[in-house]
Amino acid sequence: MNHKRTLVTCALPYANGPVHIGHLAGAYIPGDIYVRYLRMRGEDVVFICGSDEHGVPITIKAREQGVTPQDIVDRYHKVMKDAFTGLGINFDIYSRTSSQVHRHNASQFFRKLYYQDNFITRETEQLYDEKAQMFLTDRLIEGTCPKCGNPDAYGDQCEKCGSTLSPEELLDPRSKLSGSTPVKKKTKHWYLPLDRYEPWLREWILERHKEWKTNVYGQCKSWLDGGLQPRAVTRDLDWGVPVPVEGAEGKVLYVWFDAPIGYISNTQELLPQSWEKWWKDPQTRLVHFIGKDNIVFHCIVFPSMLKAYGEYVLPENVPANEFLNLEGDKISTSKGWAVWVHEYEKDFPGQEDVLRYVLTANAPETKDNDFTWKDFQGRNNSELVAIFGNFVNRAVVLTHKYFGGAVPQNLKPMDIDAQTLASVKPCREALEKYVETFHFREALKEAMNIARIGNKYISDMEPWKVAKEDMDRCASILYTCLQLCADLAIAFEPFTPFSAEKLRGILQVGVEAGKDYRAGEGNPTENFYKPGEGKAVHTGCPGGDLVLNWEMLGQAELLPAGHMLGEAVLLFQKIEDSTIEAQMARLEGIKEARESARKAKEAEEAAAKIEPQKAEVSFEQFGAMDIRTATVLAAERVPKTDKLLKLTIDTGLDQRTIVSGIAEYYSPEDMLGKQICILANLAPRVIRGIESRGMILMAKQGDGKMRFITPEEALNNGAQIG
Ligand code: B3M
Ligand code: ZN
Repeated sequence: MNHKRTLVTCALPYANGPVHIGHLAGAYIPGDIYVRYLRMRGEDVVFICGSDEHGVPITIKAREQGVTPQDIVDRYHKVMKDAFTGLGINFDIYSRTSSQVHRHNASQFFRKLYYQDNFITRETEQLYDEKAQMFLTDRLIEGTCPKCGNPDAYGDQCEKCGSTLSPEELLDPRSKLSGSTPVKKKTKHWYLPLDRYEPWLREWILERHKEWKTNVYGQCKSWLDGGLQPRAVTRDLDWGVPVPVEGAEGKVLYVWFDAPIGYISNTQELLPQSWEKWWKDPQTRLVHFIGKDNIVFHCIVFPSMLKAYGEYVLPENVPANEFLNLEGDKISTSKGWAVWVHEYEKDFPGQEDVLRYVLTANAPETKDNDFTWKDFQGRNNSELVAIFGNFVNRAVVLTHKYFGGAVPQNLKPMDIDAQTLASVKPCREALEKYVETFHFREALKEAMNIARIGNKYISDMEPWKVAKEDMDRCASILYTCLQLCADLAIAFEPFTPFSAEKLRGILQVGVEAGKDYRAGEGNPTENFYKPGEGKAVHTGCPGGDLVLNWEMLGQAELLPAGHMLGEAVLLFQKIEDSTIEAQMARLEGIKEARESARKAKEAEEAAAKIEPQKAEVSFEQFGAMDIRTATVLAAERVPKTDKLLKLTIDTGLDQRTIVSGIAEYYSPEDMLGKQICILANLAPRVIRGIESRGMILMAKQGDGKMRFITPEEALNNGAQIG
């Protein structure tokens, strides 16, 4: 290892909605596993995250809800922060890009590049809302899609036909802010000329970082092969960090310029004295955990900014995951199609590790993957409960039963015992290799293999039977089992930290889980971790004296004979069908609500549809039609039909029968006594055996809905219409 410390970051989530399982699987759980692992190995690590509180979507959400952007970010910052903590994702700091430290840093960063001539400026014409006095970003412009005619297409895409659009292409564009028609106005912006960094990026990524995950490397390569363009780093907006140079009034830094600087700001907030060594000493290894939509910003844009700035280390790796789907559909915050972490924590208290386990076992590491509640239940019941939990429980319960809860002496060892314990070593080696190359699902399989080894061993050895004849042999079997339990308490710490801690309580041991990164920090602030929060140097050491560490994993003896165990509690609980059904029903409800909203919208659109005008008729042709008022005297359904009513009407001239297809809209009682208009001289027709003489005049709209026509004031029957 040619580094001294590792700085791990997770993407700063936008503070405009709660965290869902897609976020967790993409960046946060892998980041947390990695940090916990490095800490177990005694490395110096800090783990940085926080809310990304700028950007247009936040301003749109605020406007929709009639609150300020600050209200929005305050609300979600807290929800997100608590959700992460609840799942044991223990950032050393979870700060926010609206902090003073960050505003100052982002400004200073921009100013340095500005004075170093790292930017170019460009004047372009952009759409402007004169009423609201604001430039409009793509999402603030709506209009008719030129491809499909959808009247509510956005400035950047049409959701109906899926076309990518630019605001200029929209027919009759209108501003979402004021509804007025936008005009073109000139505006000046600062651009980072990425093309200047292209040769360097090619060499740095494509030559020197061939070890990056293939999905990340591949995306970088295709960006670089496509040729890089200057990218605007400022925006006309009133929410963000103001552009700190003259001539930039009313402009803020583009959110993707300021947000990654947030990693630096948050480190500085955490470690005001020693932050620089984490960002400037070449012996720091910087690792960004992100989702795939953030790859270009972390691999191309931010490194170019850092390179231009000139003092900072560059990312050593950017392990991005692909997307997680939910029950076969894309997760969507706006459509409500998600499992929210704060809701999960409410619905499954004490089962945080199950979600961590399932999202790791099923992580979208190299391709998009699907989360299903059935799989969640299956993995819990048949892996965590039936293998890991079951093994530990049998070993501990039998030790209490036969040996009073003390680790028995290895009185009658056999080869199989040593072989079994030795088989942990290759699991450990593979686990290490996988974590270090960011293959967490494979790493988790190796940890689970240790539990499988234990479960198979105890089932094959049957200590409960052996106890009847040979207590010495039974002692050796349980001794071996308990060593494996201790192995599990180490190996699972990165993946399922709550259960690992529970297991250590059962085994009455502690664990060494990290170095104090504050060493060298002169002036600790309240941001530092406090022992006992799960990031401590030793976590949970109820036994007082026995402390496990990573180096012990796979060794022959972790728990000496005579060591007293704690109470046997279950590590995992079975998840019942009814629990899963409730979750599926919730999702089903969301689907149904969406479907009925879609249908309502479709019906509304159909209703609004206007038929084109018919071919011209002459005055004489119109005059030939005898239209007059009449009153319904009797009405009944035509038997065995859904649509037809048989009406007896008084036309002023006579009483006659008309059969009319209006039963879908009117019951016989509705029609009784109503004055209507009829075409009296329509040639008679026999319908269902009934002679119909004339036709009732109905108005019919696009969706088929019909209403009869009635004079504005009651008239005599037989009054002529024309
Ligand atoms: N807020 C995008 C996201 O949440 C963005 C990440 C910033 S990381 C510096 O996916
Ligand atoms: Zn369209």
